[in-house]
Amino acid sequence: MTVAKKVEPKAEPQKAPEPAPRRSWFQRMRDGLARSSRELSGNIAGVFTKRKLDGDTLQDLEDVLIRADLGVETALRVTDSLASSRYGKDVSDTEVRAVMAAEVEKVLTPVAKPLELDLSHKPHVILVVGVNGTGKTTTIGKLAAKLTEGGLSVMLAAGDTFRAAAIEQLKIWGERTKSPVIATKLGADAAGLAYDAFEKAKEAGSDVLIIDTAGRLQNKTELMAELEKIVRVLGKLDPEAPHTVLQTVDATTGQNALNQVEIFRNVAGVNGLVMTKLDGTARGGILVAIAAKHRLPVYFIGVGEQVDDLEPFSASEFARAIAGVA
Ligand SMILES: Nc1nc2c(ncn2[C@@H]2O[C@H](COP(=O)(O)OP(=O)(O)O)[C@@H](O)[C@H]2O)c(=O)[nH]1
Ligand SMILES: [Mg+2]
Repeated sequence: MTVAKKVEPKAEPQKAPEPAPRRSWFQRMRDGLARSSRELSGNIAGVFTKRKLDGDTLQDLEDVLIRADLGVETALRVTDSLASSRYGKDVSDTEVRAVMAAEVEKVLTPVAKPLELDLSHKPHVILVVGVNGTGKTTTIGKLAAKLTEGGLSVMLAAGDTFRAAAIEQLKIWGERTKSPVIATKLGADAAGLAYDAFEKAKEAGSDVLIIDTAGRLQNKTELMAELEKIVRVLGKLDPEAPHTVLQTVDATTGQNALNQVEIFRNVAGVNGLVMTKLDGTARGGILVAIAAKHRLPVYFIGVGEQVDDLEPFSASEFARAIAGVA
């Protein structure tokens, strides 16, 4: 992803000032991660004021990194890397942040993968799961926009039959992206709806079917039964469906996000993640902990509520942004 820089003409005073251009997604990610990054940088600077790198400073740094939600594994990678090259020497917080960026990038690189749809399946079925409020429906809308812009025909299925607002919300995204929405009445069986939508998408010759679901984690047994049933009935029409199971994870959740991935991974066979709400949180470090623990691909990150606020995930850009490295 390249960041286009707008070069202003030198002097054209007669022109009315243009409205401020919408910030690039990269800038929005940087701004979003600024809170995580600022807090981390401040705490790292606090550890490394005129101190040699010794056992105590390494322990303090480890604590700072763990408190920033990065996870023990990554915290140790950073302190080990520093210890092996700089032990007993003076080290500045800038150097520490550079080492941190490099180590975080190493953890993230294997999971920063583009979403590749196998279009030999017609439709390619994407099941979207995740806890209520983590951004499933919004992400489906943003994704539908990306796919339709790319020339694919998309059908949406309103599988969160639990809340009327969820069905309406998906219909609005359907209108915006000109994607037909298959919906049923409130409280209807979600698996039945998913099955119908799959048949309709086959009939219509859609390239992609995206299925929304409910995420009532407060009733885990019911949720599990529902998701398992959806997966089972889709398999009747195509044993390989759903072809992609995406989980949305809300970056503002903090450590609990690790458990959410554990649960949905086991129940629904999640094979890729979208980290949402990275704009304006101080807890962006959790993405690193999730990557280290679950090693699931992170296909996109959500950096706002607008249709174009869904961006491919870049390991190096994320690592540098969170470490506050230019
Ligand atoms: N700031 C921000 N808000 C988001 C993002 N993704 C979703 N939201 C908002 O989070 C709320 C819940 O999203 P929704 O898609 O309804 O979640 P669902 O319950 O999982 O379907 C809505 O107000 C969305 O606009 C994001 O990346 N950034
Ligand atoms: Mg929803």
